[in-house]
Amino acid sequence: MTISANDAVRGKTGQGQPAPEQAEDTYLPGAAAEAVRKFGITAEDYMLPARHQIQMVDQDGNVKQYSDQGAEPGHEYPLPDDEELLAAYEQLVIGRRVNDQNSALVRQGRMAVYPSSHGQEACQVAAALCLADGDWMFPTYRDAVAVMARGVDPIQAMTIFRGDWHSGYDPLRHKVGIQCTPLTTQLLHAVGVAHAAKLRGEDTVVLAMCGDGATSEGDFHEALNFAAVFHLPVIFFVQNNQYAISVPLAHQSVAPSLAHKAVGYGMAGERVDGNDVVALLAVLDRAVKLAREGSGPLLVEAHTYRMQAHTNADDATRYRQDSEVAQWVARDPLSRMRAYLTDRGLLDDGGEARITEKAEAVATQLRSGLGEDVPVDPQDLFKYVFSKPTPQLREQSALLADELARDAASDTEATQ
Ligand SMILES: Cc1ncc(C[n+]2csc(CCOP(=O)(O)OP(=O)(O)O)c2C)c(N)n1
Ligand SMILES: [Mg+2]
Repeated sequence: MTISANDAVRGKTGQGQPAPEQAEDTYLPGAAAEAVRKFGITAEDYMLPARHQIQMVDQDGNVKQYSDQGAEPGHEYPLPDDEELLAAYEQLVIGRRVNDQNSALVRQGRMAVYPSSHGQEACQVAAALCLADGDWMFPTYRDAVAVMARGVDPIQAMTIFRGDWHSGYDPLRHKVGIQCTPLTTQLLHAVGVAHAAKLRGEDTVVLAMCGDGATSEGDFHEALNFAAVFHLPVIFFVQNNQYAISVPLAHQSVAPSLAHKAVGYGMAGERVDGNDVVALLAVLDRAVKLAREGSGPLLVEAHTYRMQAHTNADDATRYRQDSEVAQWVARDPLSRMRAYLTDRGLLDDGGEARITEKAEAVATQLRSGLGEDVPVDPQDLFKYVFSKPTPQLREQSALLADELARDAASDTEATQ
């Protein structure tokens, strides 16, 4: 059965029948078409992000009046339940501790590199908590905390950053793609998995993560267009942390917002305060629900800030002012959540102490696990690349073997 792009856009199955959840007179699927009918808005209005970022809890931890949350017709979100918010807070505290522990381990030479998500923990945690067990996540190099919050063992999640192995976890077992360093390749993997799941009739939702800089890549365009044309259950989750290494957002894109890019592909976009885990969960939970119900892809842009340098190899003071960083300290995702939960009587000193203890246990695990020297075989570089090594790889492998043998011989001579 072949489905042309036009058929897919119009919701046809390829057999000349409109998909049952779609109205024949609109190219908008399910929930979107319903919102258009319900609120009397146009399809474009539905797809455009709300005029302001959705924010539910302000930077001091106060829950905002419904009318001030940025919600507009078709963009209203219920408050997530207390249990989910407490689970999120625990992961926020653990995530912050992991970020800071890893930055120390890099300085001690125990990790080769660590792209910290310090300041972006709310995005990391919400990305993991919004998914069900059978869903897939496709993270970037900066999303190790999200990978852990999804249930991957901390040492396995950090193995890639030791620089001696491609990934420490089994992507199939955890339904988490390998953390991608080549920008935006993971979005193509994500839409491929979503397409396969849809063809198999599974109700899998795929969360595809990328940064603000990555939205300028060709792969971003290809992934979004493919997902929209084939109505795939993908949520493109863009963490706009204001920088792509030293390139600020203003030099990256002059679109009204990155969420506006969605409408160009025929999918809905939303923008949310990326340091407000309550709003993030509300928006992402609904995005997952809509995607699972067959409403096609969505793009969620989270406005956040990379509090530290791009990685330990970068000096952020060369391209941004301390005063700018200071403004974002006040918007910290942890302190506002602590204030909110304490104020609501959901968190007390005892609860805070129990969570801190769990975070310390993870930090201890990282120190001892990453402190060990793992024996590595340099020849592993050539294994697992192709099932049948190419002549070039065989030649390089032989050169390395020769060099290692000569090194070993000169070491022996030196000690005699
Ligand atoms: C295809 C590709 N081009 C360039 C790079 C080099 N590079 C690594 S990170 C980065 C910036 C990415 O910025 P953004 O998407 O905003 O993510 P962030 O690091 O801020 O999380 C660049 C250009 C790369 N890794 N892959
Ligand atoms: Mg960025």
